[in-house]
Amino acid sequence: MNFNTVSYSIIEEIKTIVGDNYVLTDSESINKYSHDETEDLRFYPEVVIKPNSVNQISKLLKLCNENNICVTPRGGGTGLSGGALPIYGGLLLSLENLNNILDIDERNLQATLEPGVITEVFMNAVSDKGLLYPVDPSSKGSCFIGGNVSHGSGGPRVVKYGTIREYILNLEVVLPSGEVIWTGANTLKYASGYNLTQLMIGSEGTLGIITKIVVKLIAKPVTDVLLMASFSTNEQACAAVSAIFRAGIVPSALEFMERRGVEWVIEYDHIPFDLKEGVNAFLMIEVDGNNLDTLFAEAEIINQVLEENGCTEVLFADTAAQKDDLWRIRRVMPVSVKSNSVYKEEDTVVPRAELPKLINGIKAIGNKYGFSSICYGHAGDGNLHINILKGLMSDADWNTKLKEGINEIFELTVSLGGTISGEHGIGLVQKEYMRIKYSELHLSLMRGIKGVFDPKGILNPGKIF
Ligand code: 2HG
Ligand code: ZN
Repeated sequence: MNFNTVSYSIIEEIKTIVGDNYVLTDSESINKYSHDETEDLRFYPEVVIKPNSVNQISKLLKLCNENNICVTPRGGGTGLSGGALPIYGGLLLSLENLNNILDIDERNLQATLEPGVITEVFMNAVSDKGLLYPVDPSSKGSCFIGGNVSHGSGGPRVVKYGTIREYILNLEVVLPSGEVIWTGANTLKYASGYNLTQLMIGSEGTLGIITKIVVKLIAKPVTDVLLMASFSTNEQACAAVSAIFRAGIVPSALEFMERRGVEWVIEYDHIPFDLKEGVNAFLMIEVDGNNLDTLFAEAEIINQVLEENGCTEVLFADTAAQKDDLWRIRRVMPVSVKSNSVYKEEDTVVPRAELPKLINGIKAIGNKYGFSSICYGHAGDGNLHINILKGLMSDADWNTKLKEGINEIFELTVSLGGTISGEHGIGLVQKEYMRIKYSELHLSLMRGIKGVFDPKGILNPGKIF
């Protein structure tokens, strides 16, 4: 792709738009914005801009569009598919200064906020009013809501509450031309033509810059019950997942973890947990609601289903501290696993009853190509995060065989009715596998949509396709 470099005169123009203090060209800033949480990838922007208003963003995009300069938007920098990497240099547009919660409308159970609000800050703000915003990825303490929208984020509570797609009512978006639109309406229903709100969700900053977000809220459940079930095999744990739903229970979280992941996280974060011999897989199951007796009755049914599916032990978290420890095991697992080895992370998702076939297939493919993996994830959604570990694999094998292995994993995933990313997005690192899921026709329809919004292709180039 052919973009112009950011010349001295363009930088001067940008300074008149946002002010000198919000235009960074020093090496420390360029370095900081050259990576996200995707492996060890680094790409350096020519300039980092931190706009403070929609109006400034509109002027910036118009300027870049007219001068054929590429723009990479960035939220909290916690992405796992390289979506925020400025692979062609150009302008890095950080949304960090648009960080206000503009309104919490308790009458309509809605809120309006800017994209740079940290997800957990927003969750806490609505929680103080007895409300719930349930989309809480593991990175909730540092990711931005704007990045969550751009990636169609999920997290552990999707299984009961749905992904961010269920919670976004309306978006203010700046188009590459500098024009500003609202995508929908602040309503719970929308049957008024193409749904541009849903199109923007998961578009990974390739169609427009999201500058305001209207979110649906729900009443906060009063209480929950958490249990941890042990299994001798991954397959048994995965098979129990769909059985729980068939018994009529919809847990508020249903997470799968492999033993080795639990071993590493205990060591990494010094979490008290009695890891027994012979246990090789876990399901962490939470039910929430407003009546503890009802939740205990549901937990009893779950217990029965687990027993019927080969569970060897069920631990009930009795205290808040015990619940925190169990959740910490799951939430810290990605960092602890990644701190142990060079890795490659995949985000497969299949219809949930196919999980046993997926996990067995992943292990068989690993044996064939010589890599090990640690899997964990949102089993209730059929969403498995696969951390492929380099371990003792040679550099040569890692650089060649790995890709073949990943191809096979994705082919298996798609053959089981699934797709190549459930919640981390395509970004830079998964785009070469899109052809496994999509036909050329399907891809050209997507490219056509990109062309309508961004005819010059200046917004987040080199992502998704
Ligand atoms: C999670 O479920 C996140 O913890 C991150 O989606 C997963 O980094 C990962 O493997
Ligand atoms: Zn996840």
